[in-house]
Amino acid sequence: MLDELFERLEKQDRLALARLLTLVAREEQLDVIRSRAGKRPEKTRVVAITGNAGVGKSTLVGKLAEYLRSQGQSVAILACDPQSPLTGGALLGDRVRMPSRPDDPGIYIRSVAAASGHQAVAEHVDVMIRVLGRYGFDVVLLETVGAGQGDTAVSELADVVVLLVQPESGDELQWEKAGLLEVADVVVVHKADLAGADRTEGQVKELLSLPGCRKIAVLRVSSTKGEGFEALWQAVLESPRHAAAADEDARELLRRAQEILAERFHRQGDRVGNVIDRWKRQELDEAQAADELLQLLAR
Ligand SMILES: Nc1nc2c(ncn2[C@@H]2O[C@H](COP(=O)(O)OP(=O)(O)OP(=O)(O)O)[C@@H](O)[C@H]2O)c(=O)[nH]1
Ligand SMILES: [Mg+2]
Repeated sequence: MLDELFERLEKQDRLALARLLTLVAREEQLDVIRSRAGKRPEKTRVVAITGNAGVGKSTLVGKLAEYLRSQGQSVAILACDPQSPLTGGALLGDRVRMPSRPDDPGIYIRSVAAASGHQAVAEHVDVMIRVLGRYGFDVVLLETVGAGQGDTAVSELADVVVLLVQPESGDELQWEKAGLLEVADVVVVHKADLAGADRTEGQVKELLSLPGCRKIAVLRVSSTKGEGFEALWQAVLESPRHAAAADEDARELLRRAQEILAERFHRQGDRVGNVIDRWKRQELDEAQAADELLQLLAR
Protein backbone atom coordinates (compact mmCIF):
# COMPACT_ATOMS: atom_id res chain seq x y z
CA MET A 1 0.00 0.00 0.00
CA LEU A 2 2.81 2.41 0.86
CA ASP A 3 4.44 1.79 -2.50
CA GLU A 4 1.30 2.87 -4.26
CA LEU A 5 0.86 5.91 -2.04
CA PHE A 6 4.42 7.04 -2.73
CA GLU A 7 3.97 6.50 -6.44
CA ARG A 8 0.93 8.75 -6.37
CA LEU A 9 2.69 11.22 -4.07
CA GLU A 10 5.41 11.77 -6.63
CA LYS A 11 2.73 12.58 -9.17
CA GLN A 12 1.47 15.35 -6.85
CA ASP A 13 -1.60 13.44 -5.76
CA ARG A 14 -3.07 15.42 -2.86
CA LEU A 15 -5.07 12.52 -1.49
CA ALA A 16 -1.96 10.37 -1.28
CA LEU A 17 -0.20 13.26 0.45
CA ALA A 18 -2.99 13.64 2.99
CA ARG A 19 -3.16 9.90 3.56
CA LEU A 20 0.58 9.62 4.21
CA LEU A 21 0.58 12.57 6.60
CA THR A 22 -2.33 11.05 8.47
CA LEU A 23 -0.41 7.81 8.85
CA VAL A 24 2.48 9.82 10.28
CA ALA A 25 0.17 11.66 12.66
CA ARG A 26 -1.17 8.30 13.87
CA GLU A 27 2.37 6.97 14.22
CA GLU A 28 1.55 4.14 11.87
CA GLN A 29 4.54 2.78 9.97
CA LEU A 30 6.49 5.86 10.95
CA ASP A 31 9.90 4.30 10.37
CA VAL A 32 8.95 2.80 7.04
CA ILE A 33 7.56 6.11 5.81
CA ARG A 34 10.65 7.93 7.01
CA SER A 35 13.04 5.72 5.09
CA ARG A 36 10.73 5.41 2.08
CA ALA A 37 10.49 9.22 1.83
CA GLY A 38 14.25 9.51 2.20
CA LYS A 39 16.25 12.65 2.68
CA ARG A 40 14.46 15.81 1.74
CA PRO A 41 15.47 17.18 -1.66
CA GLU A 42 17.82 20.13 -1.64
CA LYS A 43 15.33 22.43 -3.29
CA THR A 44 12.83 22.13 -0.44
CA ARG A 45 13.46 24.98 1.96
CA VAL A 46 12.23 24.59 5.53
CA VAL A 47 11.61 27.79 7.47
CA ALA A 48 10.42 27.84 11.08
CA ILE A 49 8.36 30.82 12.23
CA THR A 50 8.47 31.03 15.99
CA GLY A 51 7.58 33.45 18.79
CA ASN A 52 5.34 33.97 21.78
CA ALA A 53 1.59 33.42 21.65
CA GLY A 54 -0.21 36.28 19.95
CA VAL A 55 2.84 37.74 18.24
CA GLY A 56 1.16 37.07 14.90
CA LYS A 57 2.80 33.88 13.68
CA SER A 58 -0.29 32.50 11.95
CA THR A 59 -1.02 35.82 10.28
CA LEU A 60 2.54 36.22 9.06
CA VAL A 61 2.76 32.62 7.86
CA GLY A 62 -0.40 33.15 5.80
CA LYS A 63 0.90 36.38 4.26
CA LEU A 64 4.33 34.94 3.62
CA ALA A 65 2.75 31.96 1.89
CA GLU A 66 0.77 34.34 -0.30
CA TYR A 67 3.92 36.26 -1.15
CA LEU A 68 5.75 33.06 -2.06
CA ARG A 69 2.84 31.88 -4.19
CA SER A 70 2.96 35.18 -6.05
CA GLN A 71 6.63 34.37 -6.74
CA GLY A 72 5.59 31.05 -8.22
CA GLN A 73 6.80 28.92 -5.30
CA SER A 74 4.74 26.06 -3.92
CA VAL A 75 4.27 26.19 -0.16
CA ALA A 76 3.32 23.73 2.56
CA ILE A 77 2.46 24.95 6.03
CA LEU A 78 2.78 22.82 9.14
CA ALA A 79 1.27 24.37 12.24
CA CYS A 80 2.97 22.67 15.15
CA ASP A 81 1.13 22.60 18.41
CA PRO A 82 2.29 20.24 21.10
CA GLN A 83 -0.62 20.98 23.41
CA SER A 84 -3.79 20.38 21.53
CA PRO A 85 -4.97 17.11 20.05
CA LEU A 86 -5.01 16.92 16.29
CA THR A 87 -7.33 19.65 15.14
CA GLY A 88 -9.89 19.60 12.41
CA GLY A 89 -10.09 21.89 9.43
CA ALA A 90 -12.19 24.62 11.01
CA LEU A 91 -9.90 25.24 13.93
CA LEU A 92 -6.86 24.97 11.72
CA GLY A 93 -8.28 27.52 9.34
CA ASP A 94 -8.42 29.84 12.29
CA ARG A 95 -4.87 29.09 13.33
CA VAL A 96 -3.26 29.65 10.00
CA ARG A 97 -4.88 32.85 8.87
CA MET A 98 -5.07 32.24 5.20
CA PRO A 99 -7.81 32.32 2.69
CA SER A 100 -8.25 28.64 1.99
CA ARG A 101 -7.86 27.90 -1.66
CA PRO A 102 -8.61 24.25 -2.20
CA ASP A 103 -8.26 24.76 -5.93
CA ASP A 104 -4.63 25.85 -5.65
CA PRO A 105 -2.37 22.79 -5.85
CA GLY A 106 0.60 24.95 -4.84
CA ILE A 107 -0.45 25.36 -1.25
CA TYR A 108 -1.04 22.83 1.50
CA ILE A 109 -1.88 23.42 5.16
CA ARG A 110 -1.78 20.90 7.93
CA SER A 111 -1.53 20.95 11.69
CA VAL A 112 0.80 18.72 13.64
CA ALA A 113 -0.03 17.71 17.15
CA ALA A 114 0.93 14.86 19.37
CA ALA A 115 -0.57 13.93 22.69
CA SER A 116 2.82 12.74 23.89
CA GLY A 117 4.43 16.17 23.66
CA HIS A 118 7.34 18.06 22.13
CA GLN A 119 9.53 15.16 21.19
CA ALA A 120 6.73 13.42 19.29
CA VAL A 121 5.85 16.65 17.49
CA ALA A 122 9.44 17.03 16.37
CA GLU A 123 9.51 13.46 15.14
CA HIS A 124 6.25 13.84 13.24
CA VAL A 125 7.43 17.10 11.72
CA ASP A 126 10.65 15.44 10.59
CA VAL A 127 8.83 12.68 8.73
CA MET A 128 6.18 15.05 7.37
CA ILE A 129 8.85 17.34 5.95
CA ARG A 130 10.38 14.39 4.10
CA VAL A 131 6.99 13.45 2.67
CA LEU A 132 6.32 17.06 1.64
CA GLY A 133 9.76 17.19 0.04
CA ARG A 134 9.04 14.05 -1.92
CA TYR A 135 5.79 15.63 -3.11
CA GLY A 136 7.93 18.48 -4.40
CA PHE A 137 7.10 21.57 -2.35
CA ASP A 138 9.56 24.44 -2.74
CA VAL A 139 9.01 25.80 0.75
CA VAL A 140 7.78 24.30 4.01
CA LEU A 141 6.77 26.83 6.67
CA LEU A 142 6.59 25.61 10.27
CA GLU A 143 4.58 27.62 12.74
CA THR A 144 5.84 26.79 16.21
CA VAL A 145 5.11 28.34 19.56
CA GLY A 146 8.25 29.67 21.14
CA ALA A 147 8.21 27.44 24.14
CA GLY A 148 11.87 26.81 24.74
CA GLN A 149 13.02 23.23 24.68
CA GLY A 150 10.60 21.58 22.31
CA ASP A 151 10.96 24.52 20.06
CA THR A 152 14.66 23.92 19.75
CA ALA A 153 13.92 20.38 18.65
CA VAL A 154 11.64 21.61 15.88
CA SER A 155 14.14 24.30 14.97
CA GLU A 156 16.76 21.68 14.27
CA LEU A 157 14.59 20.47 11.43
CA ALA A 158 14.49 23.89 9.80
CA ASP A 159 17.06 25.49 7.52
CA VAL A 160 16.26 28.90 8.93
CA VAL A 161 14.50 29.96 12.12
CA VAL A 162 12.63 33.27 12.05
CA LEU A 163 11.82 34.67 15.50
CA LEU A 164 8.94 37.13 15.76
CA VAL A 165 8.85 39.78 18.47
CA GLN A 166 6.40 42.63 18.76
CA PRO A 167 6.61 46.23 19.88
CA GLU A 168 5.85 46.49 23.56
CA SER A 169 5.49 45.53 26.51
CA GLY A 170 7.48 47.25 29.16
CA ASP A 171 11.24 47.12 29.40
CA GLU A 172 11.40 43.43 30.00
CA LEU A 173 12.41 41.55 26.91
CA GLN A 174 10.53 38.31 27.39
CA TRP A 175 11.95 36.54 24.40
CA GLU A 176 15.49 37.10 25.54
CA LYS A 177 14.82 34.98 28.59
CA ALA A 178 13.38 32.17 26.57
CA GLY A 179 16.81 31.86 25.01
CA LEU A 180 15.16 31.93 21.64
CA LEU A 181 17.61 34.42 20.29
CA GLU A 182 20.12 31.63 20.48
CA VAL A 183 18.29 29.63 17.86
CA ALA A 184 17.02 32.54 15.73
CA ASP A 185 18.65 33.21 12.37
CA VAL A 186 16.40 36.12 11.49
CA VAL A 187 14.53 38.35 13.96
CA VAL A 188 11.35 40.03 12.77
CA VAL A 189 9.89 42.95 14.67
CA HIS A 190 6.35 42.10 13.71
CA LYS A 191 3.31 44.42 13.79
CA ALA A 192 5.63 47.18 12.64
CA ASP A 193 2.54 49.28 12.02
CA LEU A 194 2.22 49.69 15.80
CA ALA A 195 3.90 52.43 17.81
CA GLY A 196 7.17 51.43 19.38
CA ALA A 197 8.43 49.23 16.57
CA ASP A 198 11.50 51.45 16.16
CA ARG A 199 12.33 51.17 19.81
CA THR A 200 11.95 47.40 19.82
CA GLU A 201 14.09 47.10 16.73
CA GLY A 202 16.75 49.17 18.48
CA GLN A 203 16.61 46.97 21.57
CA VAL A 204 16.97 43.79 19.57
CA LYS A 205 19.87 45.15 17.58
CA GLU A 206 21.58 46.29 20.74
CA LEU A 207 21.14 42.89 22.27
CA LEU A 208 22.55 41.23 19.19
CA SER A 209 25.53 43.53 19.06
CA LEU A 210 26.90 42.05 22.26
CA PRO A 211 30.26 40.44 21.72
CA GLY A 212 30.05 36.82 20.71
CA CYS A 213 26.64 37.07 19.08
CA ARG A 214 26.14 35.51 15.69
CA LYS A 215 25.22 37.75 12.81
CA ILE A 216 21.43 37.83 12.77
CA ALA A 217 19.31 39.93 10.45
CA VAL A 218 16.76 42.18 12.17
CA LEU A 219 13.90 43.61 10.15
CA ARG A 220 10.42 45.01 10.47
CA VAL A 221 7.32 43.43 9.00
CA SER A 222 3.66 44.37 9.14
CA SER A 223 1.29 41.63 8.09
CA THR A 224 -1.65 44.00 8.40
CA LYS A 225 -0.12 46.37 5.89
CA GLY A 226 1.56 43.62 3.90
CA GLU A 227 4.94 45.31 4.27
CA GLY A 228 8.39 43.80 4.59
CA PHE A 229 7.83 40.39 3.03
CA GLU A 230 10.27 40.75 0.19
CA ALA A 231 13.01 41.81 2.60
CA LEU A 232 12.06 38.99 4.94
CA TRP A 233 12.38 36.35 2.25
CA GLN A 234 15.68 37.86 1.13
CA ALA A 235 16.99 37.62 4.70
CA VAL A 236 15.88 33.98 4.85
CA LEU A 237 17.74 33.18 1.65
CA GLU A 238 20.86 34.94 2.90
CA SER A 239 20.83 33.38 6.34
CA PRO A 240 24.15 31.75 7.18
CA ARG A 241 22.37 28.74 8.60
CA HIS A 242 20.83 28.09 5.26
CA ALA A 243 24.29 28.00 3.79
CA ALA A 244 25.30 25.66 6.59
CA ALA A 245 22.67 23.18 5.47
CA ALA A 246 24.53 22.83 2.20
CA ASP A 247 27.71 22.13 4.17
CA GLU A 248 25.82 19.46 6.00
CA ASP A 249 25.13 17.72 2.71
CA ALA A 250 28.84 17.82 1.98
CA ARG A 251 29.57 16.32 5.39
CA GLU A 252 27.00 13.63 4.75
CA LEU A 253 28.73 12.75 1.49
CA LEU A 254 32.13 12.61 3.18
CA ARG A 255 30.72 10.41 5.90
CA ARG A 256 29.32 7.96 3.35
CA ALA A 257 32.51 8.03 1.34
CA GLN A 258 34.45 7.15 4.48
CA GLU A 259 32.18 4.20 5.08
CA ILE A 260 32.75 2.94 1.58
CA LEU A 261 36.50 3.36 1.92
CA ALA A 262 36.47 1.57 5.27
CA GLU A 263 34.63 -1.31 3.69
CA ARG A 264 37.15 -1.54 0.86
CA PHE A 265 39.95 -1.47 3.41
CA HIS A 266 38.26 -4.34 5.13
CA ARG A 267 37.97 -6.36 1.94
CA GLN A 268 41.63 -5.77 1.13
CA GLY A 269 42.59 -6.70 4.69
CA ASP A 270 45.63 -8.89 3.91
CA ARG A 271 47.16 -6.50 1.45
CA VAL A 272 46.59 -3.56 3.73
CA GLY A 273 48.32 -5.55 6.47
CA ASN A 274 51.20 -6.16 4.12
CA VAL A 275 51.64 -2.42 3.48
CA ILE A 276 51.52 -1.73 7.19
CA ASP A 277 54.15 -4.39 7.89
CA ARG A 278 56.50 -2.97 5.28
CA TRP A 279 55.98 0.50 6.68
CA LYS A 280 56.78 -0.81 10.15
CA ARG A 281 59.97 -2.37 8.81
CA GLN A 282 60.70 1.05 7.28
CA GLU A 283 60.76 -0.38 3.79
CA LEU A 284 58.19 2.32 2.94
CA ASP A 285 57.86 5.86 4.19
CA GLU A 286 54.44 7.40 4.91
CA ALA A 287 54.02 8.85 1.45
CA GLN A 288 54.87 5.56 -0.28
CA ALA A 289 52.56 3.65 2.04
CA ALA A 290 49.80 6.15 1.30
CA ASP A 291 50.26 5.66 -2.43
CA GLU A 292 50.03 1.90 -2.10
CA LEU A 293 46.96 2.13 0.10
CA LEU A 294 45.31 4.38 -2.46
CA GLN A 295 45.94 1.83 -5.15
CA LEU A 296 44.33 -0.85 -3.01
CA LEU A 297 41.34 1.35 -2.28
CA ALA A 298 40.79 2.20 -5.91
CA ARG A 299 40.03 -1.42 -6.69
N1 LIG B 1 -1.26 45.56 14.36
C1 LIG B 1 -1.02 44.35 13.87
N2 LIG B 1 -1.65 43.26 14.37
C2 LIG B 1 -1.39 42.05 13.85
C3 LIG B 1 -0.45 41.90 12.79
N3 LIG B 1 -0.37 40.58 12.48
C4 LIG B 1 -1.22 39.94 13.33
N4 LIG B 1 -1.84 40.83 14.16
C5 LIG B 1 -2.85 40.51 15.19
O1 LIG B 1 -2.22 39.80 16.24
C6 LIG B 1 -3.14 38.87 16.85
C7 LIG B 1 -2.52 37.48 16.95
O2 LIG B 1 -2.29 36.97 15.65
P1 LIG B 1 -2.02 35.44 15.38
O3 LIG B 1 -1.55 35.36 13.97
O4 LIG B 1 -3.14 34.59 15.78
O5 LIG B 1 -0.81 35.18 16.39
P2 LIG B 1 -0.09 33.78 16.70
O6 LIG B 1 1.31 34.13 17.07
O7 LIG B 1 -0.27 32.82 15.61
O8 LIG B 1 -0.84 33.29 17.98
P3 LIG B 1 -0.87 31.78 18.60
O9 LIG B 1 -1.00 30.82 17.46
O10 LIG B 1 -2.04 31.80 19.51
O11 LIG B 1 0.43 31.63 19.34
C8 LIG B 1 -4.39 38.89 15.97
O12 LIG B 1 -5.35 39.67 16.59
C9 LIG B 1 -3.91 39.57 14.69
O13 LIG B 1 -4.91 40.25 14.03
C10 LIG B 1 0.21 43.08 12.26
O14 LIG B 1 1.05 43.04 11.34
N5 LIG B 1 -0.12 44.26 12.85
MG1 LIG C 1 -1.08 30.87 15.60
